[in-house]
Amino acid sequence: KFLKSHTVGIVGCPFSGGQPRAGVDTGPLELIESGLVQDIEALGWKVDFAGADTLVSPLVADGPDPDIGKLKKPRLVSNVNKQVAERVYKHAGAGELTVTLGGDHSLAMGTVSGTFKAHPDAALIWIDAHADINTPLTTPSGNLHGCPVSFLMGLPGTSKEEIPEFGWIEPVLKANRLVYIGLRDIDEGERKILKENNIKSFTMHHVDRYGIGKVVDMALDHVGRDRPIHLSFDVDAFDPAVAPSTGTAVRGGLQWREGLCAVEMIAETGNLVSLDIMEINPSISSTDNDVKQTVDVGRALVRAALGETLL
Ligand code: HAR
Ligand code: MN
Ligand code: MN
Ligand code: MN
Repeated sequence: KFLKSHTVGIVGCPFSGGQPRAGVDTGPLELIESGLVQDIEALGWKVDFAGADTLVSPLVADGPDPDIGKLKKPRLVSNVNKQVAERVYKHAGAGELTVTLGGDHSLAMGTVSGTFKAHPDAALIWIDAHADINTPLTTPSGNLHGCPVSFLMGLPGTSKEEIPEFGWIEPVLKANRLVYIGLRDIDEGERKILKENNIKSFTMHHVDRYGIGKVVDMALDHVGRDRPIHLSFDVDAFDPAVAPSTGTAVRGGLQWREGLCAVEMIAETGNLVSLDIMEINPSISSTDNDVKQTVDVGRALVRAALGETLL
């Protein structure tokens, strides 16, 4: 409906600067090397991907980058995301379905900006253990992967006047176009923001109570079933037994089929225009199988998003 060609544009983002743990920057290459491109082609899509050596690059600061208030590596995160936004817009503006491989979740500043520039009426579905809606004023950690949504909404503390370093980010996201699924680790300041802005949030309590199918139906009803969808999927939404290789695992998460069912239902609408797979960290593992399992679930999410069904 909203795509002009049956083409997937892949944006690889080997970036870890939005959080403290090394290794999440190797997530994209690990996904590519696992056979993701072949998976996508096998589902009948064309792939627009220049190759792993052109993943959005050199993710180092080009000067000193002191904290701004509590925010860590603010200029680096901003500059990388500006590049990411341009890459995503290039694909989305050409009518491709964009798949962004992270990298930490601060990258959603760029991906959502790029998608919404091409599709201003889009909705954002955020599947995550965390709300990632801290502002520069509320963040307890200063890690920007906990903050992207506040910048996209233009919440207090994120304006050009208050923090010109992020002035390129337009507040494209309205509260009623955002819905969360899978939440279970929310900071006090975030809880207040979610309530004050009336942001629809399906926590793990709702998943347990209603089942994932009903939750996704309610989420789609809330944002509207006839607009483009950007799905930002943080693999820590899964239970740590399903996706162990991630930086901030929280127990009590989605089971394998629950996560995939959610994505299958979103794909079924035919409205998906952009997908993020974030926070796979191949450096975090306690058994030999942890990384493979986490990469496998990431690949399975992409296939489900592109129309793979069980039958
Ligand atoms: N809410 C915490 C903070 O702001 C931790 C959230 C970041 N963890 C994530 N994001 N993986 O989804 O620091
Ligand atoms: Mn490898
Ligand atoms: Mn996240
Ligand atoms: Mn998370």
